[in-house]
Amino acid sequence: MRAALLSCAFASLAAAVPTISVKGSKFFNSDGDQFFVKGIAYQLVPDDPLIDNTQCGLDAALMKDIGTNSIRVYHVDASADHTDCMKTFADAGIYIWLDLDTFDTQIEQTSPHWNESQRDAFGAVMDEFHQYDNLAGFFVGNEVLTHLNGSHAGPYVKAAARDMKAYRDSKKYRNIPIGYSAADIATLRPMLQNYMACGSNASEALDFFSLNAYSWCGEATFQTSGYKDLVKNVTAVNYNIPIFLSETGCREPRPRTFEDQAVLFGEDMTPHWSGSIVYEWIEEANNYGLIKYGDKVAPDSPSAPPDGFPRSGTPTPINPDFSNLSNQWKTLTPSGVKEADYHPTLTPPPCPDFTPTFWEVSANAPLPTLGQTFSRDQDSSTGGQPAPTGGPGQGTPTPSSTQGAAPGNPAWEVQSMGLGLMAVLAGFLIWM
Ligand SMILES: *[C@@H]1O[C@H](CO)[C@@H](O)[C@H](O)[C@H]1NC(C)=O
Ligand SMILES: *[C@@H]1O[C@H](CO)[C@@H](O)[C@H](O)[C@H]1NC(C)=O
Ligand SMILES: *[C@@H]1O[C@H](CO)[C@@H](O)[C@H](O)[C@H]1NC(C)=O
Ligand SMILES: *[C@@H]1O[C@H](CO)[C@@H](O)[C@H](O)[C@H]1NC(C)=O
Ligand SMILES: CC(=O)N[C@H]1CO[C@H](CO)[C@@H](O)[C@@H]1O
Repeated sequence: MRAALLSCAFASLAAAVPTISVKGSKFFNSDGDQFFVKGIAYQLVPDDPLIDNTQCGLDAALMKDIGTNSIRVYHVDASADHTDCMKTFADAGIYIWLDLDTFDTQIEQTSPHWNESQRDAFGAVMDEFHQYDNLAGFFVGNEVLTHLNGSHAGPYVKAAARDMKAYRDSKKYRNIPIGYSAADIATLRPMLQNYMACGSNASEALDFFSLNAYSWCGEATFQTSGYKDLVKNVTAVNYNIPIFLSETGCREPRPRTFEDQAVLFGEDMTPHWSGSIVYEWIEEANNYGLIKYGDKVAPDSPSAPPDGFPRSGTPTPINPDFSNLSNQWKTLTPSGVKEADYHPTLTPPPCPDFTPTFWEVSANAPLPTLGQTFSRDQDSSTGGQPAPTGGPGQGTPTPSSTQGAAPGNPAWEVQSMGLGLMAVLAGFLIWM
């Protein structure tokens, strides 16, 4: 009896935050309400920003103030204890969308492979984080494909999702959504997006798809920003899994107004998209920060942080960007549908056809097995034919005609994220 009471008490403690799961093309929390991601990217330090609970507390409080319900964390150390930070964020009503990979284990676009060491490392992150009710979802990769000619890596991302879903289920963890965060390569995206969801076997498809898109810059609209096409590509196939922006927030022209948020959480998009994650919390060399922990110092001054950008302390909003985001979010609280009223009858989109130089994966090729490495000569996805190695369409796709960070300019886009993390990593390595 006492044991039963105790376990009841613990169960209700543990259930303080409703968990997130997928039904059809939407996220729901365990109270039956639709969930829209109102997120901010959060990676203060390269290895793990979820260990220092004092820091988590300072940041969570300010995030809560402006209505943040999610953070995205790119790298963690599976062997560390995250209990306190996860609770701090849970108490602030904030969920974590977490990448399973590290710099050492990520799936690569060049000679892609997916093997046991990677699976075990991803599994260790899942083992640590599945227990937290405010763990919203896992990504098996971030921008693995960055070039138009990177499609061969697609099957390896999908194989990783297949195996991590199987791992989750074999360990009897809750149905934590597992997805992928894609670079926005206009010519590749619709195929990639459909590929990740396609096929008759749901165990081999992603639970959700997400996109890092910086195409809404300055005075844009639903029509001119490319967001209209984001919706079109979803509605064209009645996309069967949830989709959201896993990074967004063009930074030029300044100030950032975040007017895209009104559209993301408005009537054009909420029936089809599930929100976004604004890039990013901390100000660093890439200039996307919403807050700073003090002014930049000369990196070579005594006890300076590696790149000169302070990485802990009391967060100070960078205005007007921060207040602009806050003002947007204040007015945006879509309610969506109740889970009980939602009865989807969706089927997966067709697997995209093999198209030389654009999508070099056969529609019905089996996924790579664990331990497989891509080879141009053997991989059935290329039908055994060596793919063309030069000519048009092989390189980086040209940006479309919009100004600034145009849709489909992965070089720019990848730079925005990749350089930041890489600079931090390099800085820390030198520091240590
Ligand atoms: C998996 O690939 C990594 C390189 O990414 C390599 O270091 C590791 O040894 C491989 N593991 C196995 C089991 O082959
Ligand atoms: C679906 O995929 C899983 C994982 O690859 C596999 O174990 C299972 O046998 C497949 N089911 C069918 C009906 O093919
Ligand atoms: C995606 O949208 C673009 C722009 O409307 C269109 O050109 C393309 O054909 C669409 N692709 C798919 C697969 O829906
Ligand atoms: C893909 O394109 C990039 C950039 O143009 C190039 O560096 C790389 O070698 C190409 N890879 C393949 C496999 O063709
Ligand atoms: C949409 C929005 O809130 N825009 C504001 C962003 O900040 C500038 C500078 O303070 C204001 O002029 C905008 O009105």
